[in-house]
Amino acid sequence: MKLYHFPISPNSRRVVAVLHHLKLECELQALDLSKGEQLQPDFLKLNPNHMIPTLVDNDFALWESNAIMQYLCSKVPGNSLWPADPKVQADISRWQFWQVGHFGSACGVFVFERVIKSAFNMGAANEQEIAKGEERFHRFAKVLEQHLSGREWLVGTAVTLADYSVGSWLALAGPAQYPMDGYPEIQRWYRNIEQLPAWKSSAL
Ligand SMILES: N[C@@H](CCC(=O)N[C@@H](CS)C(=O)NCC(=O)O)C(=O)O
Repeated sequence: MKLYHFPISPNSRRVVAVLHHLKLECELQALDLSKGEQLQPDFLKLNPNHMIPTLVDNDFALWESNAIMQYLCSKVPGNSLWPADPKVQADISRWQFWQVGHFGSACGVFVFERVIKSAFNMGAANEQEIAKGEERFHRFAKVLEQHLSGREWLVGTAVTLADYSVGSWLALAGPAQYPMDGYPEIQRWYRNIEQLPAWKSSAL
């Protein structure tokens, strides 16, 4: 297998973490998004959205990080990241969809305005966008904070794909300056993720 990724992207880091967690062999190929390497014709044939992460497994190309994570789990029967129970899988999927639709898109505003723009020389952060991002962040961070109260992990009693999906955004909370005050449960939970060997080794 081969995974196209971009090292600081939470979208690809969570896939790399799952590869490590499941101890799967996979070649990692970084694409430099600042140079537009994702627009090369050969890559567009794999992913017409020109986005990382993209996994290639022989003649099968798969994009969307959460789909890739579930597919990787299907290669390791009995793994605890994606347990076979349909209700547990639905619960994990719920958080993965919630990450894409809500929490990740709120965090993404801060990452784009405060990290990507400066790294890619795209000008100053837009404060109006940041204000909109703050409103969205607080709306969904409150849900996460409340859910985590009294829990070590998002679903059940062990780390699952849900934690890697949602937690991946917290790695950029410092550089992107998310408004984290008032969210002690989220910070406690992310410290657990930071201790996971697979998460540590996914920092490329
Ligand atoms: N929902 C997608 C998001 C992927 C995504 O946004 N990738 C960004 C980098 S973080 C990208 O490749 N952007 C390059 C482009 O749009 O040209 C996933 O979870 O895989």
